[in-house]
Amino acid sequence: MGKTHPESVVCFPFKNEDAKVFIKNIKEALEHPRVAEVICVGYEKDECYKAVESAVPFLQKEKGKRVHLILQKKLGEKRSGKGDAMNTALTFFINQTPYGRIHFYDADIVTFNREWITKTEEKLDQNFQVARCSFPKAPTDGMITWNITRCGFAYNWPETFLPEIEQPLGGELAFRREIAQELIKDRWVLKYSDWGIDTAYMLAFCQYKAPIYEVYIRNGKLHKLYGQLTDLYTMLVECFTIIQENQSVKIDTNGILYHKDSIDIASVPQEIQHKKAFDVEGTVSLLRENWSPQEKELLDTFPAKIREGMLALQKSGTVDVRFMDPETWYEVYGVLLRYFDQKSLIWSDLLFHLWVARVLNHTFYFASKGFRQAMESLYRMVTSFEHRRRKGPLIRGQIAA
Ligand SMILES: Nc1nc2c(ncn2[C@@H]2O[C@H](COP(=O)(O)OP(=O)(O)O)[C@@H](O)[C@H]2O)c(=O)[nH]1
Ligand SMILES: [Mg+2]
Repeated sequence: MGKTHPESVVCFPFKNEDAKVFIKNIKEALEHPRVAEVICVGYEKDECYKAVESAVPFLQKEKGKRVHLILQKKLGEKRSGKGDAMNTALTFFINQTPYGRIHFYDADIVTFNREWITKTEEKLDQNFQVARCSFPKAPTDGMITWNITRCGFAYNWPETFLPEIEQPLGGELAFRREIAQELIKDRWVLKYSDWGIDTAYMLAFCQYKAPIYEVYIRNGKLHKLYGQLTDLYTMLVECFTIIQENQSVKIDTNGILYHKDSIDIASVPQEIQHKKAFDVEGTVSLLRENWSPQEKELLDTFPAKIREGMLALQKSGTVDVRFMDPETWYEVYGVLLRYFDQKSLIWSDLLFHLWVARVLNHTFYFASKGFRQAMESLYRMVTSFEHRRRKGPLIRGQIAA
């Protein structure tokens, strides 16, 4: 295929999104000269699916390009979620199309535009096999990314570049066909049919020694927001589970090319710097609610400061989360990696309560001081995880329970 011909496919996984936003994004992708076809992978035939279905003939006619609307297949062993959707798209891409690259974007992004495609394409034209997007985010957004995935990467793989990846859970990325071919042959990747998929792809890219570039998209990703943090319960548990399950996997990123655009905090739009990512008042009460006697007993697994801090939250009139600072979170993380039981709902509830305490600690004592302080504390937390693990008394392998 010549260089001037369209040569990429764009995939949007979707589950009951606002169809207007989604259809605008499909159009935006179709208008890009590098994009040959679009694949939309739905969870089920919901309202959004039906709206897209009726728009497809017009979109195809108007833009002169194919739009495939398919349902996700059950390919993995975990809950059938976004992972199955992405892997269904990869299978379609390899088996039904001849194109050289595949892009993924979330369907609910309000600020999506063709520049995102251009920027990732440019990196794939160079030496990179994978191009990821990162964005400026509100100071209390990305709380699973920071406290679970980036901390987990630092804890498990401190000698690699994994902890430097800005937004490992971001669904905006593009890669070459040879990477897609590897992924669909990889049973370990296919297993992660749930929210673990982004982490699975990231770990797999390292195993394949794929050169990676992270482009920084200044206009930011505005998308459907959350209410209370309970909306994130499943995502939290699934994103932690993949980190725990793979803690003894060896990853060596020496010699793999990895670059990212530099990030200038001063240039982050004011709207993003001051945005509230979740409902703080509603979340405070979550800390006091839903504690079963069994969950309280599990607190005995933790050091006294953490156990007492968490127990006090259930009693006191005012919520005091001062104890759950980034250094204490390191202690929590170590215990969770060792003892968390993914089959136990009680453990999942406890993970949730601990994480909410950390998120509120960040919100009250760091994010409240301003955007710069909020970001600096998060970067410092990940770096401190890395340093403590490098210097720690345990060598990797011993910690794997
Ligand atoms: N097909 C499919 N798409 C999903 C599923 N879960 C989430 N999505 C889509 O994946 C993208 C990211 O999900 P979203 O809820 O926005 O996650 P967040 O932005 O990380 O909070 C969106 O386009 C969702 O519609 C799923 O189970 N199946
Ligand atoms: Mg979203």
